[in-house]
Amino acid sequence: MALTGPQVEVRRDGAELDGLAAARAAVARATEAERSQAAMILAFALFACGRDAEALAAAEQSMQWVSASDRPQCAQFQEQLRGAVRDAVGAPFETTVSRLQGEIAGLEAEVARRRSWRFLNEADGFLHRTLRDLADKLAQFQQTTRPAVEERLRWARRIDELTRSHPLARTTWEAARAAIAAADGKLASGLYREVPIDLRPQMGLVPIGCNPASGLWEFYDLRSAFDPQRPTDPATLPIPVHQPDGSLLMADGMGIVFVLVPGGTALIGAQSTDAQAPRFDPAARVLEGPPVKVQLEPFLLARHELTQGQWLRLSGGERPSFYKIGERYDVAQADAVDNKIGEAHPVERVSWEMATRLLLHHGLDLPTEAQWEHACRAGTDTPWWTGDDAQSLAGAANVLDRLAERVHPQWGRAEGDFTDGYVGPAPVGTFRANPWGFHDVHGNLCEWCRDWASNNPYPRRPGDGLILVTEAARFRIVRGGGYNSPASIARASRPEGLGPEIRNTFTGVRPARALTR
Ligand SMILES: [Ca+2]
Repeated sequence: MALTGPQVEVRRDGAELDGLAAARAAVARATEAERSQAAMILAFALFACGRDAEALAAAEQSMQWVSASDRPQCAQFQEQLRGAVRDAVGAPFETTVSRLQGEIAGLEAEVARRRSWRFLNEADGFLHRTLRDLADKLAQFQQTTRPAVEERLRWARRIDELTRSHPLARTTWEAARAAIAAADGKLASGLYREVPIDLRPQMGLVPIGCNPASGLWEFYDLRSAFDPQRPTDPATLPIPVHQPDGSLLMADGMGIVFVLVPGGTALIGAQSTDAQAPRFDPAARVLEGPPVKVQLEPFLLARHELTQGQWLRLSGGERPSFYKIGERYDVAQADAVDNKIGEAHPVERVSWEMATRLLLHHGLDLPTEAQWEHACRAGTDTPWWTGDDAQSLAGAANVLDRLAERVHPQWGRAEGDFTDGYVGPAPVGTFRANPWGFHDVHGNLCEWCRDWASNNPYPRRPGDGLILVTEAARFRIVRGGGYNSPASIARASRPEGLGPEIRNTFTGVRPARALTR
């Protein structure tokens, strides 16, 4: 059909005779059941070769062989063929030829206008090519780079003032500074005492306040709430407000919420060899131990995985995710929620390289593995911040649950007997937060870390804990497991390695930001 079909969009002009030969062969070899369809194909092939009468006869024959169930479709084909014959007869051959000749004349004139250049020597030719290349690049610079730089400049001119005194902020940097320095356990967690912080205003952030549940202070990233494609006055961007239980309502258009994570000595990793020693986890692999102490400075880490809306706004229009905004998933499952993908779904199908480029562009970065685990554990020592067994993840994580196991048996077996309602990713913040306010550290999406993965013993850098690899490494670390991971893969100490160029539907980003001291 592709060679001879009546619709011009599938036709391959010039292949009509091949099509006719193939169609005749098909009729000769067809079984009784296939014969009517083969005859219809032959009819179209004949028509494509201009043999209208034979084509109509072949179509008639097709109707004699057709089964009762295929008859309506066959009749439709026959009608289509009759229409095509009528149309072909209606457009006289001469008319078509003269139209095509007109098109040829136009194209020849266009070709004649295109200049080719000859030079006396290769040096002039090189100069000409280089200058033309430069002119193209300048034009492109003018069209795309310059407006983008101007937009960044406009933003930069506003952001200093908005950082210091956003009209809609409920608290001030001075209040934040005083509370965090006092770390009295009421206005700010006593955890801030281990590494004291003299907080300066952090460019681009606005204080939200002390999360009443965690005692940790949270800050709002304005740029990720600002849509350069639909620019509004950033002074009118609403600043989120904590509910009494510490939760935040995730509205569409919401920017990144950063938690100020206390510094101190963090214990990273787990071991499965000594049930009496710290961080015993029977599922821990050799790579996860022995647990090591790392000195961490205070840092900022996003409370949620980066959302599709935030990526869209930070990138100026990119939509890299597999799960498309506006589409619905899991609707056929009785025990699934109505998972309509929206801006608050976490961005996935972004590589380490893409994530790093975008984050650095905005003064952000990926967390190190040590920072990630420190925040994920939030002071706990169990395999999951929720406890010792997989069942404790119920209501706290979107993992490979009973529902996902049933829909995708090839993903493996659920651990823990619960259904979280999601087969794919859930909107960020759907599940309850850990003691420091972080959502979805177990499950939903695996999260890229800054570090290379290493199979050899390695030191970690004091300050942020970055793994200092000495050998050539191929994989970056991802943490936390995804919606398709059984609970044991989503454990707090379990690293996975992934090539930095890999994009998949279950790996995303939790932005981090260094504290300006
Ligand atoms: Ca799930």
